[in-house]
Amino acid sequence: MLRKYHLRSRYSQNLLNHATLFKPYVFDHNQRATLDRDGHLLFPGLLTQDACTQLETALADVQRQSEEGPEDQFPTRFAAEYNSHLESLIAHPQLLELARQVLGPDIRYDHCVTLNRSAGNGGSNWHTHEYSDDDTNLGFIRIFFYVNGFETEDGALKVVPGSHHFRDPNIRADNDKDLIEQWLRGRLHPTTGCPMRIEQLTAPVGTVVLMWTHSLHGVTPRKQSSATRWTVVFAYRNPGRPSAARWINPNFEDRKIPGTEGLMSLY
Ligand SMILES: O=C(O)CCC(=O)C(=O)O
Ligand SMILES: [Fe+2]
Repeated sequence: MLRKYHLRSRYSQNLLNHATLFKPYVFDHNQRATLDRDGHLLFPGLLTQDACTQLETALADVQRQSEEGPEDQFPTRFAAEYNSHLESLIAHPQLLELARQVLGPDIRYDHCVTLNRSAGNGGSNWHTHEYSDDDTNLGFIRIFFYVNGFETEDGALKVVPGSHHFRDPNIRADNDKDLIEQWLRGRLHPTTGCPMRIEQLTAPVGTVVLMWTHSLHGVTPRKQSSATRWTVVFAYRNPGRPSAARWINPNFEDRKIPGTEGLMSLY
């Protein structure tokens, strides 16, 4: 009886694997040029309503496990290992297609981390991430799912367009003022020549943001009066270098998850 139930739930999970994740969108040379000029690209409202509903359930499940589980485990960091829906999305055809349009055919899964920010969450300081800092042939892209979106000054993603061109993994600042004084002031965008500036984004429900990993970014605090911001990031990269952000437990790498063949190893 138990076995039968198990089989049925696996079957419905397989069907869910192919549920539509994204609404129709365009990624042509214009979007590509914007991504490469700015370091990030917004697809407002790209996730389908059903995808948002399923993601919110999955993200709440991971959050519950992180609150209730043992302290030496990190469900939020290894989110796809703690929730079968997130696991199934690693090889979702639409997500892989998007990642490959940016990175080319040879890609690896790097991490899936939940980025839920509940009321009063402090946000995140300015930072960049590393990957193949000296070799621009190897790319690393973060694909953020802002499931219920965000307004300005409320768990909002901040960026400095053009900052990824520096490929500097160590830019850090505690606040906008420090960033301006210590890094930004007087700097020109390497390809447009315009003065570089901070931009705070807004995202309607279901927004997907692509971001080159060397882009300078931060997050504003979540208001006390706001509901949890439900967010998850799926990151992919070209193989060739070690990756500091790669959160994959060895047993997960060895699992034969349908569709992930060739995606899970470091190189
Ligand atoms: O929470 C966010 O919106 C951004 C999180 C972040 O900095 C990251 O995942 O690299
Ligand atoms: Fe980040």
